[in-house]
Amino acid sequence: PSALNALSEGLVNDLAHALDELEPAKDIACVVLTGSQRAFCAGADIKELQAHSFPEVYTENFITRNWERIVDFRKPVIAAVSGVALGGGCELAMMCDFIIAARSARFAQPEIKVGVIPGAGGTQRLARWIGKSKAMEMCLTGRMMDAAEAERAGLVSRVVPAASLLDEALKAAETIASFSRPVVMMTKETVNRSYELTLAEGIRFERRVFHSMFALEDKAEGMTAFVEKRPPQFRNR
Ligand code: CO8
Repeated sequence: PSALNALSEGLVNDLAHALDELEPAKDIACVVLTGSQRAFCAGADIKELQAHSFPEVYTENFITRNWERIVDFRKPVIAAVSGVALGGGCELAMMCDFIIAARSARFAQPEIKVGVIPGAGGTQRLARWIGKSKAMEMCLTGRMMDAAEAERAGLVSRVVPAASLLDEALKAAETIASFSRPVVMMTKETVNRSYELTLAEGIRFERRVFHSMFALEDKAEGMTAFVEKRPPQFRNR
């Protein structure tokens, strides 16, 4: 916290281990990742990076070795961003499934100011999230985007008052947790395929997953409950 959640090796390892524990936990349906009011995360720990050399980062597989655990995490992860999300902090938020931002949120890829490119997914994910022109401008100038611009650009799903950020994120998480667990996980997996596949292949993947839902008890329960005008009782099977 004293370094604004800068991504030290220890922090990234801890995050990966926390996800390892949350993934199989039966009582966890959804995760909210947040920082402090002042900072979601100020990016890579520059004090650690300063000493690294090319042979070290290459041979030790820096970033790749622990960073993308969150991408393989199969339950939804909501980023609740207040204050700065810079460099690796913005890249971390973009690896979550969606971002809810406080009005105080500020996003940037300022790596160019310290002599590197965004190297933890920023050049690729930012361009996909907000389009080439804005992504290129942000990566080339390092300028900060405020919450309103981030919402207009589609980087964040919505902006809320800073005081209610965590409540709003937890409310969204509770809503997700009230639905059928396998359906939630398949929804996440299917939307994520849209970033990897052609439209025709993505639709094909979606259709197969949709068909498979007709084997779920929760599909029968959800539709029967609607017809009987009562709330559904999902059993996650
Ligand atoms: N690394 C290390 N320490 C940091 C970082 C950082 N990224 N950011 C802030 N701190 C420390 C400061 O050194 C300071 O410590 P101290 O009190 O000991 O001097 C403390 O946090 C508070 O910071 P400031 O005094 O600077 O607070 P301000 O309110 O004046 O400024 C800012 C806040 C704007 C966030 C400013 O600190 C800043 O610009 N930080 C650097 C932001 C940055 O350039 N981030 C990009 C880094 S490069 C990157 O992320 C590459 C991605 C690789 C991902 C790696 C994954 C493992």
